[in-house]
Amino acid sequence: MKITEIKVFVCCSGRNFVTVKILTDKGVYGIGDATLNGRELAVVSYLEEHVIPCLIGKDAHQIEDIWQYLYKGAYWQNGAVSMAAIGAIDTALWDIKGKVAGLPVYQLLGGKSRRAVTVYAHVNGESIEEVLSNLEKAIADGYKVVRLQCTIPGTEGTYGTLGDKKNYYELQGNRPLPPEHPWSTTKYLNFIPELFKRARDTFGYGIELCHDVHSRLTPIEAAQLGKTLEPFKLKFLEDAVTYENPEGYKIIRNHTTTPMALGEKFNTIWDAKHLIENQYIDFVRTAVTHGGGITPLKKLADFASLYHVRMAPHGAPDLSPICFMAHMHLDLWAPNFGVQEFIGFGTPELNEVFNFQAQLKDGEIYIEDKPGIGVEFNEEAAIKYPYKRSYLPVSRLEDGTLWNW
Ligand code: GCO
Ligand code: MG
Repeated sequence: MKITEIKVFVCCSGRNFVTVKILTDKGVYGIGDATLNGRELAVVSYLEEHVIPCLIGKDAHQIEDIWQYLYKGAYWQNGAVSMAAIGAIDTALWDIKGKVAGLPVYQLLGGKSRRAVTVYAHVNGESIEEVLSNLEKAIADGYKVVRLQCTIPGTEGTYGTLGDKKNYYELQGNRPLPPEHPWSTTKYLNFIPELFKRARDTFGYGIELCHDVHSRLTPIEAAQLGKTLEPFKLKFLEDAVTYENPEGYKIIRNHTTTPMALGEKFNTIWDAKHLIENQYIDFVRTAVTHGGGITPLKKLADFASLYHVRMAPHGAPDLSPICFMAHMHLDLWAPNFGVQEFIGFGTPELNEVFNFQAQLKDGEIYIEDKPGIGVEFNEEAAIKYPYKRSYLPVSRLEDGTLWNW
């Protein structure tokens, strides 16, 4: 089954998405997500100039060989741009294989290990009161796990909440230049424990809670936070410290039993290896889109399982529904699945471009048994929403120093 053509679409159906479609001489096609938020067109160019010409005429069934060819064959292995490109090709090839076999991708991975996928919802607010009222709604909606983010007084606009779009922790498709947000570690560390104390005092310990630090602390600050939060029994603290120097997590581990999640920015299993084999983290958050596709994510899951590390894939709104559905298949299969990040099923314009069927019931997602990944991409609808340049924000300390956003 030969690859005859590969098309790349960029559309802004609410926010920018890069979609790859692989066509074959048997009339079967597959789709993949190549979205790299804020750097979308770099991936398009990488695909069009450097990947697609090499794949025309290749056998679409040779998923592993094509992956190795694109990874090792480039000589310049890994990096966010190239791994997003490889990830989309790989996902599209799994989609094709599933369609040819007449099976959902989770069956090709080894079948279901559970009835459905437990997700964590986003609960945000501009004040603790607002977070608690949104938490009450999330509990009433049946969620078993939620992530709490609250505006830190004096650092308005920072990650996790936004004044004008309270249900979205990130603005969409309308930042032609990066906005700048203030950050104060002192204000943050003084505030966050109170949020979790109030949540536990009000709702008890029946609901599982997480929090995303978004890489803004040093290891010892993160250790301090983890220790302070211990009485509130978090499921995990995410991205406590930026991942480049994994030994930072050793410092955290030496001081606190609060579980750690990391990995939404990992591009390969190598980014995770040291952290996992030293058991510095508890959940690995790598996405199909940024981690090079389904092929390496299956390897990552199996490797992580040797060290009691569970999968908690990234599920932010900048990952397209193709990535979301690819995660559903991995999550259903992975014996060491932990929890899936979930931001809802999206807006009408998003669903017009990406059509998929999934049902949320009591905090768990059920998918239909469609062959392949289970997403239909509407090319005509995509053309209606042209690309708009849009950046992620940047953070600065109160004295103007650039910080991790
Ligand atoms: C998350 C992530 C996102 C990222 C976003 C960047 O936990 O969902 O941290 O919110 O900021 O994916 O593009
Ligand atoms: Mg995160």
